[in-house]
Amino acid sequence: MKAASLFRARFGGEPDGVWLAPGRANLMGEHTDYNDGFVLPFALGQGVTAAAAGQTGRRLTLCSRQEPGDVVEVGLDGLAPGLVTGWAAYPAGVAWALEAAGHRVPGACLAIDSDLPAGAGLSSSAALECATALALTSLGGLDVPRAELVTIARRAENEFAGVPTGIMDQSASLLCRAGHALLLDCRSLETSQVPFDPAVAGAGLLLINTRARHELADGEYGRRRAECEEAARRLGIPSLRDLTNLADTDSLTDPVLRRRARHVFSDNQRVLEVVALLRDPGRPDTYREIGRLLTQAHVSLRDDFEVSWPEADAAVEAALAGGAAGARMIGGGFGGSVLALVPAASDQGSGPVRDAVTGAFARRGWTAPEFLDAIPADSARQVSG
Ligand code: GAF
Repeated sequence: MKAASLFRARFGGEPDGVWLAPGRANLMGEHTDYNDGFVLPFALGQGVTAAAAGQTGRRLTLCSRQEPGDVVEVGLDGLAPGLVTGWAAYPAGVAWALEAAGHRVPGACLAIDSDLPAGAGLSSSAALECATALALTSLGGLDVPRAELVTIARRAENEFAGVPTGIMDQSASLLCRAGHALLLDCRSLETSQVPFDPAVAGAGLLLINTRARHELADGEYGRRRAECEEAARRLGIPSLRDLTNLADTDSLTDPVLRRRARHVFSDNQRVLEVVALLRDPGRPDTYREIGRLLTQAHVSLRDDFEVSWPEADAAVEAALAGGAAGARMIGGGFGGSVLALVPAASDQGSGPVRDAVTGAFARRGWTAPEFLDAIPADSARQVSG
């Protein structure tokens, strides 16, 4: 376990425990979370690991295999947004949000490692927050329910690190279950586990890291949020979740706002359609239909929400040409990964899709994409100690 060996090398001695929080892919519902809508993510086998031990004194000592610079020291007294920047803002933000919620955080040393590809839009920052949250609460003997940890991790991201995301990624990392996707109503925060095992139906999930790096802090994400809020304001509804039919978007005279609202409405519908399909496993065409909805969602994200990027569009097109049942960009956009629904390994597998995407990238002179098999996995947990 690399986090544990990093801990030994940097801090000496053994960690008290090792905690793993997964990244996520999202089956359906993109940019719907901050519009009070529905999302349907699942946890990945890959994630962020924190090897940690308590230490005396009110401070955190942090290091990361992916950030080979100095060890970062964070004082727990007087911790406030703006005082810690860079990658350490995420774990420090968790400590800050825990204390703000009334939980006394223990002094601790944390060594972090990740096997999520960086910048691939698979939610590595939420995974870092959630691994830290589990490590600190376990070390401190704090009994904090998972649902509360979700809001604490989100506060770390929004208020401490200053990234204006919704609640999907932290929910996925802390609440998902193996073999399931998580249906989350982002207004009520009600969740339900939806059985999701594509292999049973002769299908598989392939993630294509397009190698165009994804950053949420660059302004476009925040602009989309503001546009959605403005569209809701002009429609006279609390949020775009409250749209009840597509025709209502026609009253928006601004074509950009109309497109944004159309995406949010249609993607919320698609989440519910995918859930209905998954809950009716007797249907022979479940995965073909889900594939169709995935591709439809990509078109909506590309043309209405305008958050796709050239490598994602090319990957989707090539994946379909290579035999995928459907494919779409996932996450915030402007870089990151594409999720493709491919034939199962027992059939022809993902080989033809991989070949088609690799070929399409090579023809354009782009860096070769990276492929990961996605298997719906369990949420954050202690893995040793
Ligand atoms: C990013 C954000 F962190 C999520 O909250 C969500 O809005 C997503 O982009 C788009 O669906 O992952």
